Amino acid sequence: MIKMEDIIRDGHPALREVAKEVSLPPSSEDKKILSDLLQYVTNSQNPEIAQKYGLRPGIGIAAPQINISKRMFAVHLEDGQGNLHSYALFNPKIVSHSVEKSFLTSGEGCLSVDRNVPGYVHRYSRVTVTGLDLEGSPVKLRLKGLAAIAVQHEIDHLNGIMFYDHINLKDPYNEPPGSIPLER
Ligand code: K1U
Ligand code: NI
Repeated sequence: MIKMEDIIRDGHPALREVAKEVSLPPSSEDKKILSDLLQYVTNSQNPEIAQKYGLRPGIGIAAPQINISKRMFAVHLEDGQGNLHSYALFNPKIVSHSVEKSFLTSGEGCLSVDRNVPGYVHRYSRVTVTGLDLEGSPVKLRLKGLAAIAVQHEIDHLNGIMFYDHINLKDPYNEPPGSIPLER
């Protein structure tokens, strides 16, 4: 079971690496890592389990955050319409995206960053993502809203990018024309 002490923090060089593709078909070892990532996000959103094990709640987590530089992540969240988005993907890839951008009005956080970083992160409003699920079967997801934002945050981790890299330091609350505010 993944705990907070397994999660590496800002400044660790592994968070800045470009993660390697997972060899296919996924090995049982890689499947175990990916299912542990999904278990972390589900457990962390269960108040009793989170309190018992001291887990910080998260809606996503990527393998580099546990110092495994491989392309896999899990996301588990309910969107503004009450739809559950629970995904665990090997070798995810954004194959298309909207021109339109969106941002969370509350900003973003990160399990690997122990401080609040103020500012907006402008991301594509809609993305189409391909990858392989835990069984190694191909999946194609068309996402918008919070699910699209969370998946982009996690894919950034696979490319060594942190959410605050996207924040305009001189004007953190800059709203480019046409970027849509999203309330969580
Ligand atoms: O990848 C991570 O570090 C997890 C991070 C993902 C994320 C945050 C914000 C926008 C997109 C992606 C988090 O989950 S931080 C915690 C968080 O946002 C949250 C936790 C529980 C309920 C609601 C939100
Ligand atoms: Ni993060």
